[in-house]
Amino acid sequence: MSTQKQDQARQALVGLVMGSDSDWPVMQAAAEALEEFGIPFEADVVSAHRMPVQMIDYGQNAAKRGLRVLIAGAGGAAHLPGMLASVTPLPVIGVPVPLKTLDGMDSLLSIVQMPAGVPVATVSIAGARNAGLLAVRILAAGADPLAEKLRAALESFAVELKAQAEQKGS
Ligand code: RP5
Repeated sequence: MSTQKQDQARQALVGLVMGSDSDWPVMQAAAEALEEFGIPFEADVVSAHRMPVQMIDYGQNAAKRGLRVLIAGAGGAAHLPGMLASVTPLPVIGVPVPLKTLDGMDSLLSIVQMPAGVPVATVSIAGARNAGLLAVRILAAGADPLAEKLRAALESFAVELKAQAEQKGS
């Protein structure tokens, strides 16, 4: 994978991440769409299962580092987009990557069936171009006061979710 396909001179606005180098042939279409619109991005492998600590760190610091949108692709038990969405206020776009078995249905269902409160915008199986184009639309609609309101709302959602979990546990 050419993770070097990043614009070093400009602040990356999109974090394009995937579970493995082997996802790059699919995810490359997202990079190409971003390039068409001159959107600076970074591309990295951040596996939810093989490097969970780094994955959480990436999600927790993405907004602080100036990223505005995350595009996350993974195949099989594709937990990367959802896990990132659980630790970042940024919009996360999930790309189901098809593997040799199950034709990507496993990836799609792993990404699309998120619980309320942890949204992931899921594109079609191997729909990385649309992921890139959706990121462009999100950036084009930027409204910073709303971002602050969202951050505060997410904090109260987190308190609600914790209370619900504690109630279930009791
Ligand atoms: C997933 O496992 C990755 O996102 C990839 O789609 C799949 C296979 O990974 P490799 O075995 O090719 O590294 O976590």
